[in-house]
Amino acid sequence: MIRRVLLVGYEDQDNLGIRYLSGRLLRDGHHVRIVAVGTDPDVLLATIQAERPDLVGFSLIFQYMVPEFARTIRTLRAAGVCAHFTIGGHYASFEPEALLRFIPELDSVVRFEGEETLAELVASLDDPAAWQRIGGIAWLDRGQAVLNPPRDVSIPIDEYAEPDRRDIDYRRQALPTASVLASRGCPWQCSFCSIITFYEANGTKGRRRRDPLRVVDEVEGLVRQQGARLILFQDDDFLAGGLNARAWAHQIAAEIQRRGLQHEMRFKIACRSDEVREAVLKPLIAAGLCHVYLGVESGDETNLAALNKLLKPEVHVRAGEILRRLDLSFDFGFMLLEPWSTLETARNNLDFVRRFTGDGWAVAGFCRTLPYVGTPIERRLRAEGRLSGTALDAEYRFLDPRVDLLWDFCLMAFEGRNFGKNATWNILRGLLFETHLEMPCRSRDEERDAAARALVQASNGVMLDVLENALDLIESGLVTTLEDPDLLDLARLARSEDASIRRQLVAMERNGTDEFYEALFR
Ligand code: B12
Repeated sequence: MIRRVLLVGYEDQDNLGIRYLSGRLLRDGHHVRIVAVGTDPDVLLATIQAERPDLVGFSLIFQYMVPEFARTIRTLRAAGVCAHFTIGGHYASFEPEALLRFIPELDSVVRFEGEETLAELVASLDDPAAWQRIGGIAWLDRGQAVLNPPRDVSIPIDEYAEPDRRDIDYRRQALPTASVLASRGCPWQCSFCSIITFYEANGTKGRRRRDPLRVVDEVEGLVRQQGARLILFQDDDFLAGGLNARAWAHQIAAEIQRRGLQHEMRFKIACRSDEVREAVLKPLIAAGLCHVYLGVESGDETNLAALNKLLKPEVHVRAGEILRRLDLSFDFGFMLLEPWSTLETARNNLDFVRRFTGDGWAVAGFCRTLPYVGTPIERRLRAEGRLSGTALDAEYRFLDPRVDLLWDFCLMAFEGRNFGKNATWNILRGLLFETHLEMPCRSRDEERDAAARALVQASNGVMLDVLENALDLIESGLVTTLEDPDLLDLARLARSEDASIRRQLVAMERNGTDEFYEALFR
């Protein structure tokens, strides 16, 4: 029975989660449409009324989006949409009961990797008794959540259907950018991350790497058939897995060069600092590697231990030096505070960030550790009785109330700089990436790159100075509330400096980006 399916998800970069699902359903001959989640449920409603799907699948890539999805789903039901509603993703997989209670308008939850489960669900939609027995789903039985036994995912990684990209015209993008997944899972056990627990519960613990030739086939198709020029490898850690993983990565690099693709594209990977070595990266650079996302997370030893990163701050510093020597741009994830942080660890982190980014080679920014579901940190905080709220909006206070004050100050002073999609941090990262990017048919504008780095250096410097002053005030014990005039002054200074950085950014953008890309790719 050919079914009509609509898949809805967040798509800033290619949402490979729903695109793999769609690829699997297309293999069974179903009619599938992909829709990026937007803020206006009425737009989605109109699409549903036009498409008349039998099933709508919602992809919850970020748990903070649950309330938004709930609003949308309720609006659709209230408008009379009776298609089967199912949902998937990390939060849905770990908290199916809470999600079904929070959004009883859902019919089912598909837990963990969804390709085969969703295909079976779509094939048996007409027969509730049949789909309610499918392994790996949860569903509501007269208001009661039922969790079916987990599914045995035994499909070899190279047998997954290719992600569906029929609706993407990469050539229309200023910089045609495609996402590729060369592997799934991660062997590391960082306590703030749910990847290891997600794939463990999926029955596929660790990392599964695809055949290098198949990976390069996909890249070649994207570049030569679809016009992509930048490939984002979305693997959690492209080099995880020691010697074998490095050999695998070098096979991909050699195959890219054998096909001459390094003359047509560039690519980005994510990895750990202790995997950054010249001998490991040089073959990747020869194949087109231009940028690295580093999982740094902290520059303080006790924080790194609490985050179970299994490495020391010095390793980060060395990685930064190597990436500079290799002329690779990089950005990095960083948590100024984790639940067991003290004022001392915060100060160590500021000292580290000044050392790591003082020259403006990378943008300094930070967030704090969030107790995401399925993470060891969430479990530890719950066991310590420090989590308030439900799993969905779990909150914690720091052990030292002065650290709470410091975090509240950070939100007050750096809201616009560090948080949200239009944060200066994000825009500066995009700018540095663009100005440092050297493409086969265009050399870098060194002057522009230097100007961008100077702007980043200034923005990093202001953030660190303001934070260090705030820390001094709070540590002195003279300041105990956010309303303190000195803290308010510092926050005002941070915001006004950020506003001036943004004005300079706009000026740089105005005489740069679009014409640059237009020129490069037309
Ligand atoms: C690419 C990516 C991004 C991209 C965005 C991608 C996009 N869609 O636009 C960028 C870089 C922008 C990004 C940003 C962030 N990210 Co991110 N990101 C990822 C990453 C690395 C890969 C996603 C992916 O392609 N996965 C591979 C696909 C195949 O797996 P999947 O998405 O899980 O989908 C499968 C199943 O979950 C299931 N499924 C999923 N959806 C559905 C729907 C249905 C209907 C069904 C049946 C099944 C199903 O089946 C799918 C196929 O098997 C993941 C880590 C990961 N490995 O997933 C983190 C991840 C999703 N990100 C995470 C976070 C926290 C963030 C940030 C908040 C980080 C930060 N502090 O800034 C920001 C938020 C940005 C924002 N706008 O709010 C967390 C989310 C944790 C949580 N519980 O919410 C993750 C899990 C990383 C982690 N280690 O914890 N991210």
